[in-house]
This record gives sequence, structure tokens and C-alpha cells, in this order.
Amino acid sequence: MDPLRRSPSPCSSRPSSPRTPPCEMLGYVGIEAVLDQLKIKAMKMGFEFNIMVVGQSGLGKSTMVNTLFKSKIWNCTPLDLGQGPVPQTLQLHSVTHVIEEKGVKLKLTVTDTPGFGDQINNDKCWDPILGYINGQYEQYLQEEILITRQRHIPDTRVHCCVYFVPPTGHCLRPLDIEFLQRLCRTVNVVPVIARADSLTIEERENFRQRIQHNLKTHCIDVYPQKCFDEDINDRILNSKIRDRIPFAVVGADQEHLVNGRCVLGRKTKWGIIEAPTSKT
Ligand SMILES: Nc1nc2c(ncn2[C@@H]2O[C@H](COP(=O)(O)OP(=O)(O)OP(=O)(O)O)[C@@H](O)[C@H]2O)c(=O)[nH]1
Ligand SMILES: [Mg+2]
Repeated sequence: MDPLRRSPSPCSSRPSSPRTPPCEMLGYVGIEAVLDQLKIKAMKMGFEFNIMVVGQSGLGKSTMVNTLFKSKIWNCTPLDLGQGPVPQTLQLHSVTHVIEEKGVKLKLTVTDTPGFGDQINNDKCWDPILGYINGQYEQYLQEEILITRQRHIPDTRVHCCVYFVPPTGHCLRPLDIEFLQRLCRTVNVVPVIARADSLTIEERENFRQRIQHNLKTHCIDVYPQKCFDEDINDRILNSKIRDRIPFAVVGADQEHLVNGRCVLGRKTKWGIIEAPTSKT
């Protein structure tokens, strides 16, 4: 039953002046109503979440983004969808999707970045990416400090940076260590083992453990950082996440017919690795 309707309003017994609206119109006024008010407000406003994918060239960043959102994020006409291989990403670009679930709106922006590591000298290959992340912080801050600022400042700051680690099976390479150290000082980083289908389950587990050890020894503070451990429930959840980091990912951009069902997946000699999408 709706508590708002059941509880008599503390104001309803008082006579209301003819010029002020009756309190019943405003609903129940009490501390317990604050949660509902916040929920209604949050649902109306929706949420903004911005993800960026970063990593060496050819690790499947663009494919992964397409897999997750089952949509192509490079410039193309609708007729191009699902046709041909994913082109190499040559410049940093973002695409926004508005997702709605049970009345809750999420404005999701994914920023795809060109792969690095192709040059003979990869010094400063992180500059364009860090420049973009810092630029978004700066833009938001400039809006926030205005005396007559907008009621809702569009949030284009990168909330999460997914870092693709090449599936070497050994350990983090010096270039990845340097890049990760810089990124972690600026943004929440979630490292993932790219093209994980190229490793056996055993190789993948050993690789994961070696990466966890590398992250610790090189003081790379990935998400979730210790500062998110204040609440006991969060601490338990965070420790479970830390055990699974880096996550292993497999991306796919082709659909296949399996038992009369169309699935997005990677076709291998041994079968099809089905890629879960945001719609499945
Ligand atoms: N085996 C395997 N191949 C993959 C996977 N994901 C993508 N690929 C393939 O890897 C190639 C490169 O994929 P992209 O998504 O363009 O890689 P990228 O990281 O965006 O590359 P850049 O744009 O150059 O940075 C394509 O041929 C993909 O089909 C995966 O999970 N496993
Ligand atoms: Mg790409």
C-alpha cells in the first residue's frame, strides 16, 4: 500500500488559508518522504555515465564497444551496419546512447580512442588521451565556478577508463605500466585482458595473477580504489571485484545462426564464442 496515501498529512488537519494551496496538494511532508522525492527527481533527471576505451592498436577496443552496445560507433550509414571488418580508429570520438530501464534513464557516452604502440618511439603516446580527460574536467570546472551557472551542467568527464592489456600471457609490458600509472592518477581505470579467446583458461588465470602482482608492485591503483571501502558492504563487494581484475573480454562483430537463433559471437574451429550484449 502506498504510505503516502495512508498516512494522514500533519498539515491536513490545519485550516489552509484561501490564498495558499491546501497541503494535501503537496503530499506528505516528512523525513521519510525525502527518499521518494530524491528518487522521483533522479528518475526525471536520469544519470550520465561516460566510458573511454584505451589500449594498443588492434586489441579489439572498437569491436568490444560494438559488442557491448550492439551498435556501430564509427561514422557509417545504416546500410553499412554489420558489413565488413571494423576499421582502424584514427581519431578520438564519442557516441552517446540513451538507455532506459524501468523508467530510469541512463545517458551513456562511449569514447573510442586510436590505438597506440605502433610508433618506433612511443614516448608521450598517452598525451592525447590524458589531454582529453583533463580537458573534460577543466570544461566542467569552468561551468561549475560560474556565478550564474546552468542548473544542470552536462557532464562529459570520463568516469571510467577501460584499459585493454594485450593477451601476451606473460606480464604487463613497460609501456602498459607507464600508461596505467599515468591514467590511474587521473581517472578510474578498469584493466581488461583483451582477445581473451587466445588464451586457455589456465593461461588466463596465471596471466591475471601476474598482472595483479604487477599492479601492486608498480603502485597502479585501479578501480575500485581503497577510498571506496568505507562502507562494510562496499568493502566486501570491492574485494570480490579486486579478485577478478583484470576481467577477460572477447569481442565480436559478426552474427551467426545457432539453433535457429541469431547470435553475436566469434566463430572458431571449435565452435562459436557467444558475446553477451547489453540486450541479452
Ligand atoms: N581473436 C579475437 N579477435 C578480436 C577480438 N576483438 C576484436 N578482434 C579482431 O581484432 C581486429 C582489430 O579489432 P578493432 O576492434 O579494430 O581493434 P582496436 O583496438 O579498435 O584497434 P585500433 O582502432 O587500431 O586501436 C579485428 O579484426 C577484430 O575482428 C577478440 O576478442 N578476439
Ligand atoms: Mg578502434
